[in-house]
Amino acid sequence: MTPTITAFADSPDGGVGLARDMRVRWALEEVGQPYDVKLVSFGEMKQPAHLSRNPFGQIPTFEDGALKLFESGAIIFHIAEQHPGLLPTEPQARMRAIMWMFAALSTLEPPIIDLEQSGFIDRGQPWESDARMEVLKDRIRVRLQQLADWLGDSDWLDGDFSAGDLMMIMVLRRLEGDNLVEDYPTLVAYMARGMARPAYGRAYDAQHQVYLAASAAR
Ligand code: GTB
Repeated sequence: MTPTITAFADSPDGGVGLARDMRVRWALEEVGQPYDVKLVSFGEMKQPAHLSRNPFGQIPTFEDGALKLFESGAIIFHIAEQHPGLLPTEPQARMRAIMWMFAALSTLEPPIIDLEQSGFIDRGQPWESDARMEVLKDRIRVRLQQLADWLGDSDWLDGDFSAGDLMMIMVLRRLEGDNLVEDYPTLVAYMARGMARPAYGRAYDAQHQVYLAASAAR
């Protein structure tokens, strides 16, 4: 059966693949699993049909037969469990790759989201200030340095490319435009390696086509 994922009908990211369907598309492309995409508007995301897929009214979701999943981490973990290519078969290496998925989502992504929130949503609010932005950036710099130190001369986080790298690179991409990753050449090269993968290119093009179609219809 062909799984169906959900994505923004008109992504606010301008078609650059920053919405979280991109990471799911990339995982599906890596393992060679074709997929359908159901596009949802912001309004539809809060309606019962979508809330039955994700009670938080967000994308992405994943449906395959009777299985309905939300949370990009759970979806990619499932894809990686179902198909070879994203997790090592050796049990300890497999667990370490899963650990890196968690690290991306629970150690790297939260401070990055805090910065995003401050930069866009909270800008101009009384609790926001340049000083707070700098504190948030410094928190991220600590993590970026630690990640760069871990990577060293390695191509990937632990052996071969894995779902851990996929998730980490997508999380790091969220810093585009913030001039933070650029101070860590190791991470710039790491991201470029991931984004040069053909599967990444196919996923990027697919989500970009959605954006182009939505722009044309506007
Ligand atoms: N923890 C969940 C997961 O990993 O799947 C988070 C899902 C999530 O945040 N989904 C966002 C969403 O549905 C889209 S990706 N938001 C709508 C809502 O909550 O009502 C986050 C996102 C949105 C936009 C940009 N952008 O414009 O650059 C980037 C990322």
